[in-house]
Amino acid sequence: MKKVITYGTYDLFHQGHYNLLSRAKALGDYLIVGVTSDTFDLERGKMNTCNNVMERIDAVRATGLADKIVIEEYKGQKIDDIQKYNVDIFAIGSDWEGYFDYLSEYCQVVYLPRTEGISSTQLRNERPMVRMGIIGTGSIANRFVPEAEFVNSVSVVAAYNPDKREADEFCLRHGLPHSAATPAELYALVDAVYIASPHYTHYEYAREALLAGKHVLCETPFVFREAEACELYRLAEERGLTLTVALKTAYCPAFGHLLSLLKSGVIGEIVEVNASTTTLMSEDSDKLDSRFYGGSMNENACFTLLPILKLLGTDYLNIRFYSKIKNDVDVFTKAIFQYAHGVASFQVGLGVKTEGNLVVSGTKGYAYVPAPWWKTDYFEIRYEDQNRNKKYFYPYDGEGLRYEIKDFVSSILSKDFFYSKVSKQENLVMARVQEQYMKGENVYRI
Ligand code: C2G
Repeated sequence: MKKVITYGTYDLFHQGHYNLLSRAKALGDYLIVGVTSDTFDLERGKMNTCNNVMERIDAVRATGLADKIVIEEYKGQKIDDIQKYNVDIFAIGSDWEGYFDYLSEYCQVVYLPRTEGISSTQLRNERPMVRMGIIGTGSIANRFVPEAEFVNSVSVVAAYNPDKREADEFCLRHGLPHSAATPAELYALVDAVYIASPHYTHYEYAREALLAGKHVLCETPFVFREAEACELYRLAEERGLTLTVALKTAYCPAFGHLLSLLKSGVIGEIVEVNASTTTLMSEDSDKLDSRFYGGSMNENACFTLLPILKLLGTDYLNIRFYSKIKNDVDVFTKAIFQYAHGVASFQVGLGVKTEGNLVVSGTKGYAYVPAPWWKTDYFEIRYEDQNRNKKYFYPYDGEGLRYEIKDFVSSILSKDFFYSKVSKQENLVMARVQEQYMKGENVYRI
């Protein structure tokens, strides 16, 4: 039996893919098709796929041409598969001519003619575009626009700032066609808005945008009252709109891998989570101004809460806060969460500096994520026997913003299937924690 293997993403499955598979099949008696995993595509810079790996596998299976389907998860897997399955021929489209010659050490390499005039990229570009407007033209908004250019089904077309001059400069700088004079003018021009204004304005803008029928991507911290968060989700659900909180850490590939590894039990039962995020600010910074909801909790707790809620859940028994207060804001806060079967803590500071790492402690070992853990591409799983320690590295481009933008736009365009990286319940609980703190419940001054 002559075995043939080929690999691909097979996004938006089309005639070119079908022709390739049938030509590969004709080379032998048994065809193995490797379909790239979503993570592998992200890592190789192919981040605009519209179909997830299960949909792409189903499309290949539906052709009836594959005798076996495997998932391609990592660079170098082709060699492993060729040896594991005792493959005679590796086949792939002529657009890869020469690139896989190194595989001839293991099997015959055949480049098959590519079907001209069709490609997944072309089909993706024919799909509907999401027109986006930005509210707030500060530092994160300036990073957002270039990152959005990596996402092929979104186009940033407008911006708004109460200071029109700032909006004009922003639009000029980024080549955006519309500088809106009012939020209503912005809403009329777009399908979705990215709220990157000061956090005390988030609730009003998000509410207004949802009432105007716009999808909302809101920067963190989302809102500071649970009732406000509930109302925003209600407005979105009633209108079939997407409401996503832009917590970019949740979209970093390494963070996603860390969560799935820990949830799979690699360190046993998780007993403790501790996270620190501190960024020293000058005393006159708005972020330390009580008039603008300044303070360490308001600024950084949304990051440190994420691993705690993701790994120990949202049903903690109680929280105690210990804060160092200066000019009516907390320049440092340590929070301790008691769970039924675990404990968690975080440290946040704008006026106190500490090591910004994340440590997750378990009954078989622990996870160590070095500073700055909240935008990490690296972590370690460590055991008593250090020979068993494992290091993981998941490089990613940009600030992680493009991944959050892609998820937001995917949830708008493909209503049927979408899993938000930060759940509604997690966002409600984050607002509840912020609210509890602001009310001074269980807050002890140090
Ligand atoms: N293909 C083709 N004609 C087209 C488009 C694609 O023959 N018009 C072929 C490609 O050459 C490839 C297969 O169909 O052999 C799958 O194409 P993609 O889904 O674009 O996969 P690709 O990114 O080429 O990944 O490890 C993955 C492999 O490197 C191929």
